[in-house]
Amino acid sequence: MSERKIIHVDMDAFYAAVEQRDNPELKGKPVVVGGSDPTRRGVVSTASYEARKFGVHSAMPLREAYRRCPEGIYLPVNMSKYRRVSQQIFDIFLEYTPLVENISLDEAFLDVTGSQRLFGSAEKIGREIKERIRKEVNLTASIGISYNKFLAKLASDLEKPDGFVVIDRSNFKRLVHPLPVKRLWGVGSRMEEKLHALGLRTIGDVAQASPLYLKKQFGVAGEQIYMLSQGIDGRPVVPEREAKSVGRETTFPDDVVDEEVLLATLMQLVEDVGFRLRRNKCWGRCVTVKVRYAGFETHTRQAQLLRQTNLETEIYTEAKKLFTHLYDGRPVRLLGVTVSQLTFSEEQQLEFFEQERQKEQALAEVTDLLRQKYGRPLVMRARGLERKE
Ligand code: TTP
Ligand code: MG
Repeated sequence: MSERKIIHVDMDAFYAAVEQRDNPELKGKPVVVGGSDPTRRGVVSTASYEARKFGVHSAMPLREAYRRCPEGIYLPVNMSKYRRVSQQIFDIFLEYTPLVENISLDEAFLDVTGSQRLFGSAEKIGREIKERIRKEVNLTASIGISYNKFLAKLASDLEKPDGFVVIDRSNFKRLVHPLPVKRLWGVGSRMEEKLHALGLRTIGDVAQASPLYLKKQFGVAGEQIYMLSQGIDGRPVVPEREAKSVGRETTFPDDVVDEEVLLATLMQLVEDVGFRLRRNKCWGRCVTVKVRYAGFETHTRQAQLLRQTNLETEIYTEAKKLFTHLYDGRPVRLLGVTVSQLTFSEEQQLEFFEQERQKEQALAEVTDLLRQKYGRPLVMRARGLERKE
């Protein structure tokens, strides 16, 4: 079997870059997307690289961002616009391979192993995609190419923003072994601390350690990081149509206790999941919420919906209930939402669309339009939903 060729694409400062693209006055300036009034509650979705210099980053409370960067330009989240841009980018990917796994609006894995006969080498395809995103969408993407997903994702991050890095067997050790252990999938801050305490600081250190020793220390996770440190990762690229679930999770750079920030984040995650379900014309019946506390303790809770859905309002209502059950007030490190038990057939779905539901769908579309026009901050929308219940 020939070696796999995986491309990982990740847009640079995505929401902020779209805003800078559409308003040239914002170019070169610290732009923070998350809400137009940083003195109010809310959370940073993303910050332009200019704003990151002030220490502003995703998932930070807006007020903290404002403290760090008072001269920043604060903008509301315009999801429908970012979705349109996302669609444009994914349309480009799909011209090169049907094997596109979308991780989020701005990030995807492409398996181009079988595309090379038609389009040239993976590297040529990667360059072409990057160039087309620049020309047709007027944005920059960072691209990583390698022989598995783990390395492709590492590669796309190595020269961000506007990066292009190929990791192959000949440069693997040089590029990957000096990186810190936390770049290995599955290594969070607690495992990182433990690895440091054992004297393992770089991926190279892990690669030199004995796999049995790692397994004794960390169990299955130890085996996994050993494999990754050798550049071994067999996970396939799974196009959404074949997926068993659609989920999204986010790890907070600093643990969060503010419940309003957590709910605003939950809403963002739900919006992303709902959008991906609709884009793939699929519906789910089971909602799962995952909360990981600062001590790495992870809890999940799931519930069956009465009927399948891809509406954010319905997913959010359920997710919020689950979250409220799970959350005990301790600092949260990670929050995730997954919708599973998917159905892809449209005809089957039609039966479920009675009148009331169609109204709801129409309402969702109007809300999207309003948001597009007035750019309501997400927190406002989350509150609005609470009132409606
Ligand atoms: P990322 O790709 O993580 O970040 P980014 O594209 O803004 O910046 P870069 O990749 O150059 O580091 O996320 C993509 C978009 O998803 C981001 O623009 C905004 C949104 N997002 C949130 O809304 N909340 C979050 O906590 C994160 C991490 C991202
Ligand atoms: Mg990105």
